[in-house]
Amino acid sequence: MNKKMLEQTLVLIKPDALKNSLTGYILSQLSEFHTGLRFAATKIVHVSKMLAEEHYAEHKGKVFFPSLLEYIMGNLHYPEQPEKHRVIAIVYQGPDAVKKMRDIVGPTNPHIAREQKPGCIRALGTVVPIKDAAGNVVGERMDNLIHASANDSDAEREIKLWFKPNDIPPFMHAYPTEASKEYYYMKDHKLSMKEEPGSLCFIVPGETVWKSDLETLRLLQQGSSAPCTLETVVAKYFINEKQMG
Ligand code: 3AN
Repeated sequence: MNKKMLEQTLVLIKPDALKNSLTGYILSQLSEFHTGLRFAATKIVHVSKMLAEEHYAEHKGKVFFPSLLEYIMGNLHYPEQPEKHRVIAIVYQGPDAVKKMRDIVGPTNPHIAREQKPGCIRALGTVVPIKDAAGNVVGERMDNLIHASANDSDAEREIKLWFKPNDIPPFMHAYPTEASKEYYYMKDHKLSMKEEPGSLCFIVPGETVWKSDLETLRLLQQGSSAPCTLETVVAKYFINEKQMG
């Protein structure tokens, strides 16, 4: 398959869409009939703080960041029902996947979406004020129902953050993979190559992993600076693990 056919993008159907029973509507809007794109992978994810922080890393430090994490983790739409804290993560594949999904999804801010692109999915979202402890409005949160990768490099980063290679059928792989020759463990947010009490194994020998993840792990193991953090690599291995919260 040529590179264009393999183009992929990550879509997240967020907790507000699930709460409002918009899943069927959204999937229908994104279907192959409407977009020409195909499913490459899908999973139901209980979003851990680690995954939320990594996904939205570019917004760290902004006034809306804590609220954004609470939102994607499901704490805002289901405060009393942790069993409903989940998003649907989907990889779509096909020519112009990134652009096609961004077009249907629409602008980030639902108010702007309604003005500029009525009919897009985010036109159905809401904007919620963020208040400080004294009740003053300090910013706003955009409950915009759906995420779609903004460009090719974000798509690659995000797909590798949410999905392991074996979550995707082999003929649909868009990024290089490699078989690990080592065991990799994490303990107290530190990488380790051997098992210790309290350490969690996340890769075993023979396992197919993203080549770029292995390169990162090798650099971290040597104590060198790496293109991303340990959490960026491990978050997907602990998806839906009870101990990750
Ligand atoms: P998009 O989701 O359209 O790609 P990003 O990547 O800039 O937009 O932002 C990710 C998420 O962060 C948005 N979906 C939105 O929920 C939130 N966000 C972005 N910018 C703002 C902002 N200025 N105020 C409040 N929330 C924002």
